[in-house]
Amino acid sequence: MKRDSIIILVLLLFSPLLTFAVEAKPNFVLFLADDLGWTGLSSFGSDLYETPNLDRLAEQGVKFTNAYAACTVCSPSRAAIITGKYPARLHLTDFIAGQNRPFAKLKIPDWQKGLQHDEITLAEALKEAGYKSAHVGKWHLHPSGGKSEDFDPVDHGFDHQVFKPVSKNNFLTKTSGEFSKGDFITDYLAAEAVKVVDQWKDDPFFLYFAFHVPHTPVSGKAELVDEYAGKIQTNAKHQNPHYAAMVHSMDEAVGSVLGALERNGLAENTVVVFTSDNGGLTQRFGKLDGFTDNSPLRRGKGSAYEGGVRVPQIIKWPGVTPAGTDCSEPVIGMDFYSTFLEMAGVTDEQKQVDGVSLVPVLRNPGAELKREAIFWHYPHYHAGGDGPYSAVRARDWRLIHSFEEDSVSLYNLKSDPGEKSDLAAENPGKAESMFSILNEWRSKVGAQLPEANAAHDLKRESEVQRKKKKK
Ligand SMILES: [Ca+2]
Repeated sequence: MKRDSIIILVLLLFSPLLTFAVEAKPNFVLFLADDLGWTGLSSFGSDLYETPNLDRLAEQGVKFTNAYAACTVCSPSRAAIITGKYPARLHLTDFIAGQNRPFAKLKIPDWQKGLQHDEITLAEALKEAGYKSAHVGKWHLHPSGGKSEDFDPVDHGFDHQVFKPVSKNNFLTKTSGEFSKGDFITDYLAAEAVKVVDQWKDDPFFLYFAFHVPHTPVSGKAELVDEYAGKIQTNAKHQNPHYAAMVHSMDEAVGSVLGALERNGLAENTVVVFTSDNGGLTQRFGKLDGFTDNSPLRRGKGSAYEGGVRVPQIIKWPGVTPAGTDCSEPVIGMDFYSTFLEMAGVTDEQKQVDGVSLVPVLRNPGAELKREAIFWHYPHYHAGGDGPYSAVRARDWRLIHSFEEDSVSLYNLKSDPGEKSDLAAENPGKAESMFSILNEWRSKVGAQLPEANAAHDLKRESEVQRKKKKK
């Protein structure tokens, strides 16, 4: 027999195995940080926080340098991830329960609190393909803002859920399972996530691990706080040892789950994603809070600027993503939905989603996605001191529409990532075309707009703000 014939024979003999290998459904592990800004990992530019597990993940996968959360605050970003739809389309546009600003200049729309049951969540869609799903950590999609009947992850297609136990300043206040009073919540949740991997190793699964860190209260484990206090450099952008300790604990938790995947022989068949639900919190009531810094980006959580929505993002799809590559294509939270479904082989054309599958850029990080622009819509006031806005990014350009002034600002992110120079006046043509794309999108998704507030009262509004500050 000739050599070529032998090779063909061998290939034919093993082809059922090859087919199986190709068709084996990957597991999904999605890590979602809470309020971690764009420069919040060492591999994304922190000069204090150490994140060796996530940095290793970045070396093994694709680092997205223009990744965005779907909103500048928690709940809408989470709703977008889990439904694949823009928060504006869901009318779920603020953190639940949101801000009450009865005397502000604009009246905020009557928005949707809570994830509605007619939405097909990622867990429900994956169930059709034989997946089991677990939610560990922060959900933030209950109508009341806290726990409530019928709106838990298990009421939205998840098979298993673990919430944070009773805690104060991120430390348990009583015994919970094998953890005791004084233990750190992230360690508890990591142990619960590891249990999911150990118990579900034989089925395709989706593990959604949503951290409570580094959200406020900014309070880390004492030994880590001491360690980081000694590492802060003069003039470094990151100066808060508690925040650093929280990021460190988050990274350790990621390491525990990745270790469990390795130990169970699942690492080569598990897609691992890490990202954040919004930018780092940098100010409260208009004043810097000293928690973190998203520079070179402008501002942070709650604001219209890049610091509010640009987040670190890493995706490792074993055997597909080229190790240690960067992808500069703009991507946004809703994209995970279509991405996971494509990877799992679910093709339900009926699902109306706003995200696109990232599979093309995971195969080739230099590729471009077929998408004209991405959008944000936050018709709300935020405690940081920011007002209602919408924004659009198309390639290098970003336009912000501020509702209070009904004015637009235009930035070129390539030459000006910090959004320092408003080019709207010198480039009216670009501003006009971007504004028209934004308007078209708002009407397409049925975005709710703020209106003039008949009860607007500057004095009473300041009084409300002053009371909130005191609390
Ligand atoms: Ca958040």
